[in-house]
This record gives sequence, structure tokens and C-alpha cells, in this order.
Amino acid sequence: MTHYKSNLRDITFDLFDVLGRDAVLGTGPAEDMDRETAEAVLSEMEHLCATRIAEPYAEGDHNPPIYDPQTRTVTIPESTKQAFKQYMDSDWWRLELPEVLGGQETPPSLRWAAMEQILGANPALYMYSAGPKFAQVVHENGTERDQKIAQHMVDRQWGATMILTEPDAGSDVGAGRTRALPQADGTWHIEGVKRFITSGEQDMTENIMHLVLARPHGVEGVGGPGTKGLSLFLVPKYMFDLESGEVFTDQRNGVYATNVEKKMGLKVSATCEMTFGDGAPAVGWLLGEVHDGIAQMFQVIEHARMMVGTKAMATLSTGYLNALEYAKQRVQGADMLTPAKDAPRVTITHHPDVRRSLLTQKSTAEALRLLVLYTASWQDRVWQAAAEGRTDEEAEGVNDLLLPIVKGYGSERAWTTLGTETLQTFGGSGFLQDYPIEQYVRDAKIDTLYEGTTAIQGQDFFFRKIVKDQGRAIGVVSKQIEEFLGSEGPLTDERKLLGRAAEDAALMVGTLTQVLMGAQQNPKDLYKVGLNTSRVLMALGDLVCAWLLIRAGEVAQSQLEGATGAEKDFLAGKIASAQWFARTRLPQLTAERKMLEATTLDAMELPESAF
Ligand code: ST9
Ligand code: FAD
Repeated sequence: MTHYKSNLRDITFDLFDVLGRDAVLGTGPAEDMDRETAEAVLSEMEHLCATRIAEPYAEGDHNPPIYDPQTRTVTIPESTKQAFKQYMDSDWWRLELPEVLGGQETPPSLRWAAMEQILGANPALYMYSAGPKFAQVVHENGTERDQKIAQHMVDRQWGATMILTEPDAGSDVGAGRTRALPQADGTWHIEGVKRFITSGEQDMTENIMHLVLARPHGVEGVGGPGTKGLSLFLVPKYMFDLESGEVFTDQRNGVYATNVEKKMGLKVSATCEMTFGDGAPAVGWLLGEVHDGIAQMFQVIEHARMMVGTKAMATLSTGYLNALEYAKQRVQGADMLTPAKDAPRVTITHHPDVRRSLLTQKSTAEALRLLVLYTASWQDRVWQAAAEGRTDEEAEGVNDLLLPIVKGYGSERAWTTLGTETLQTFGGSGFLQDYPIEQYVRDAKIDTLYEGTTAIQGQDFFFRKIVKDQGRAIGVVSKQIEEFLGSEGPLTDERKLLGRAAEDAALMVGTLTQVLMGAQQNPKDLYKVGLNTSRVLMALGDLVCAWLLIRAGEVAQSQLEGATGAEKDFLAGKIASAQWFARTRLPQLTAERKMLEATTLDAMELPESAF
């Protein structure tokens, strides 16, 4: 038994019964894959993740990677190394790759359903194993040279990193000062210090390809201020033969880990300070030979933001299932209805407040899974279109709209639920290392921080995904919700709550858009928008999640007749999740709307010294 508890029944119910993902199987790019194969993939992945992948989870936390400042190397704990090897040997990572790079064409919805399991079992392993996936961005944006590099990254299973952050450039990536100096042979020398780099150094792969944002120096017309002046460079740890990929271990490139951070959680993931060009040149190639770094890097970031939201959901899901198991065994107190001092003691699942907490955990985990898979089903359309040589702008737009909800809303809801409800179910035992929850809480906190903090997700959501998009994508999702509300369904009370909440959400977006327009006359009103972007992100996250859960609850209702045993319980649980989430979350949108409408500039006018 490992810490990881998967929820395969819920995954397949969402994929096939609610979101109809059978439709993308056995046809187009997935013509070789039918539902049976897809279910077999998920079940194999579940087995691997619940055993070998999950086994070293706590060990990696207790004995994190060791940094040697003399050699500037990082030693990963042996048990993590073995699990990493097992995962790479399993070839499941090929599900995420296109055929041209040796992958197995798989619809994104099925990919994320599979990856949920490694992200719940041992998320750092997913990050260490992402080198081949990074190769896809190198391949898609690259010259012939870069495409050869991409193939080596896959064939030789190199590690890879995304390198943006600097001490003075975190959320504000455009403040980065790392320089790139052009060389006569067409390469570039990178100079500077980056920090907080995931997987920056490790001893599990023969090479690491760093994808680095740096500012070209001394070249006419490029390298200006801000994000648009950044270019993306491929900087290997070791130099290698371009044709064969053979690594020259005696030709160490001048990029070194100069520190490894000591962290609150996710400790087995080495978070490195990386120094470029101190002593020896750090040689790199300009990706695609075009100066379009921030747009290229955002192709990685979009995937990584989806990954973070999936990790957050997966952790809450396994956390809830652990808490449920504990609650079913822990005997404490008597039933409220039998107050006699000698009344029989009951398991804590008999207490209303524990039930409140368990339903909050269950419905939130299930809502976030639906959110991830619903978003991935828009990615299915993007993927299908690409296979046919088309672009599907509507699907791209809706995916873009949903990403900050998956990442920002998802990580906030998952972490607060884990910390305030899941751990609490264990009482004092939750605070101990005897159960995985305290590690889950520490490991999941990072999800609200990296890949853009929640504040950044809120701004991205409102300014870029709603206003800059001129409401197109949000219009598509709103229309789907309206159509649902216009149809008949058995969860009538929840549908009413959804209708009211949809009005509140529309008013919130409308009011904020008006305030934004008004800011052209009263510039300070822009602060009122800034005071509310996180609120709108969270409110719309609740709305979309409630809608998806009610849809799922109604599907469950339609399957209930004739169901027996565990299947009947599962379906009843789905209906209960929908009802609980709708009844406890949706009424809060009215209060959120009122708070948004009542926003003043007081917070901005308060002198800093008064805080
Ligand atoms: C990090 C890593 O935290 C943590 C975990 C690592 C795990 C790694 C392994 C797993 C991942 C595996 C991935 C594999 C690869 C997958 C490939 C799949 C094929 N969407 O608004 P503007 C662009 S890393 C798209 O003016 P500012 C766009 O080009 C550190 N593009 O921004 C735009 O131009 P235009 C993470 C976007 O004011 C341009 O940027 N750090 C988007 O200059 C400028 O836009 C962060 O995330 C978007 N949503 O800069 C930083 N937004 O408008 C957070 C912008 O012409 N900070 N672009 O299209 C931000 O995001 C800031 O808002 C900012 C602001 C930097 C963008
Ligand atoms: P800051 O930007 O200083 O933010 C501090 C606070 O101010 C936050 O609450 C933030 O929301 C708020 N804030 C900042 N600016 C604004 C604004 N304009 N409006 C409203 N609020 C704002 N980076 C990489 O490049 N590659 C990696 O692999 C990587 N991995 C990481 C792994 C870990 C474990 C950690 C901790 C970080 C990692 N990062 C990585 C960096 C990560 O992406 C940044 O920490 C994150 O983007 C936030 O930047 P910051 O820490 O400098 O915080």
C-alpha cells in the first residue's frame, strides 16, 4: 500500500459518460485507439503510479536531493532515481508526444487523465520526466538543427528546464537582465543568474537541455526592454554531436547550479539557482533563429499551467480518499441523537460536521477533475484540427480562457481545501508524518505560486482572456451554460442556483468591464479592476465547476435506475457532489458580486505606513 489513492472510476465517468470523449477515439489522429485501449492505458498507469511511482514519495521528502558546492552537482535520492527509471522505461510519457517525435498520438483529454495519476502519486517525477515533452516545443519552433536536437532530447531521454525567473524578475519576467551575446560561429554566449529553476541539475539523465530566456545584446533591432525583448536559447549542460546526439562528457558547458533551495515542500524536486557564463562561456543556440522568446516560452508555460492545475486536483483527490478511509475507521464520540454518556461510540463519519467537510472535499476534488478534463476536451479539438492541417480558433480561445481557471482557481481551491478540511479530518494525526496529508499540504502550496501566482492568473483571465479577446471565448462558454439552463433536467433546485449564479457572474464581468472603460476618464479606477480580478477568477471558477458537476449529477441520475452495489453508491455520490457544491458555493456569488460593486479606492488611498 502506498500513499496514493487514485479515482479511476471517477476519471472514466467524466471522460466517457459526461464529456463523451469516446467521440475522439477510433477516428482521426486517434484511429488506432478505441475505448477499451484507452481504459487499459488508464488502468496500467494507475497500477504503475500507485506502486513504483508512489513508493519513494515520502523518502524523497525526508531525504531531499543533496547539493555539492565543490562540484556544483546534485545527487537525487536513490529510490527516486529508480522510480524515475521505471517511469521512463515504461514509455507512458510517449502518450504526450506526437508521432513525429516517436510518440503515441493520444487525445489530450486521455493524456491528462493518465497524467493526473503520476501528478498525484509523485509530481516531481513528472517534472523530471518532461524533457521529451519540452522537445516538442523545440521541434515545433525550430530550424532543421533544432529539430535534430529535439529528436536527441526524446531518443536519449534528456532532462529539460524552463528558465525565466531571476532574483529581480519573478512575476515581472520582462525585468530579466540575463544577456545573450552573439558569436561569430552563430552561437550565443549567455551571461547572468537565474533562480528557482525546477530540475536545473540532477544526476538521472545523461544531459539537460535548458530553455533559457535572455536578452540579446549588441544586435540592431532586438533585445529591447520588457518581455518582447527576450529571446529563447537552447543551452545544454554538456555539448554533444549534433548528428548522433552523442554527449561529450569532457565538454561541460558553462551553465552550473550554484545553489539548491531548501523548501517547505516538493523537496525531491531540485529547485536550483543557475549561473551562466561564470568562468566558462555558456553556449546556446537561438531557438528557430527568430527573436520571439516570450511567445515561444508561453507554449511551454501553457502546458505547465495545465500541469499545475492537474497536480493540485490530483493531490486533493488522493488527500480526500485518504481522509475518507481514516474517517471510516476513526471512532470518536457518540451520534448527536444519542447524547447519553454511555451511548455507543461511532466512527467520525456519523458526525454532521465531518460529513460537511467530507462532502466539501469530495465535491471540490470531483469539480476540479471535471474542470481539467473539460478544458482538455477543448484541447482535443485543437489537436484534431492540427492533425488535419487546420487551426480551430474557437477551441484555442476557450482553452486559453480556461487555463487560468484550471491553474489559478484550481490550485487555490485545492490547497485551501487540503489545508482546512482534509488535514482537519485526521484531527491531531493529520499534523504528523504518519499520514501523507501534512506532506500533501506542503507539496501543494507551490501550486498557487509557480507558473504565475494567483494574482497573475486573475489578471491574465480578465485583461487578456476576456477583455483582449473581446469576450469571444467567454461568450462560447456562457452560451453552453445558457443552453444547459434552457434544457430540462432532474436537478431542478441546483439548476435554479446555477441560473442565479450565472447572472451574478455576468454582472461581475460586465461591471468590471465598465469600470475599465471608465478608467480612460478616471485612470485611478483601474485600481478598482485590480482589486477584483482574483475575485472574478474565483467566482467564474465556481460557476463553471458547478455547471460541470450538475451535468455530471444529472448523467448519474439517468444511470441510477437498475444500478446496484458499488455502482449505485458511486452514482448517488455523484449526485450528492453536485447538490453540495451548488448549494454551498453558488449562493456566495451574489455576495461576491455585491462586494465587487461596492469596491472603493480606500485600500489604495491608505498610506503604506497605516498597514
Ligand atoms: C515556473 C516553472 O514557474 C514551475 C514548474 C516547472 C515544471 C517544469 C516541467 C513541467 C512542464 C512541462 C512542459 C513541457 C512543454 C510542453 C509543450 C507542449 C507543446 N498565453 O501581457 P503582456 C505572451 S516557470 C500566451 O504584455 P508583460 C504573449 O506572447 C516561471 N501568451 O506581458 C504576449 O504578447 P502578445 C513562470 C502569453 O506585461 C507577451 O507574452 N513564470 C500569455 O510583458 C507579452 O504579454 C510565470 O509564469 C498567455 N496567457 O509580462 C510568470 N500572457 O500580447 C508570470 C502573455 O503580443 N507572469 N503572453 O500576444 C506573467 O505571466 C506576466 O503576466 C507576464 C507579464 C510576464 C506575461
Ligand atoms: P513576486 O513576483 O515577487 O511576487 C510576490 C507577490 O506579489 C505575489 O503574491 C504576487 O502575486 C504579487 N505580485 C507581483 N506582481 C504583481 C502584480 N503586477 N500585480 C499583483 N500582484 C503582484 N521559475 C522558472 O523560471 N523556472 C522554474 O522551473 C521555476 N520553478 C520554480 C519552483 C519553485 C519551487 C519555486 C518556488 C519557484 C519556481 N519558479 C520557476 C519561479 C516562479 O515562477 C516564481 O516564484 C513566480 O513566478 C513568482 O515570482 P516571485 O517569486 O519573484 O514573486
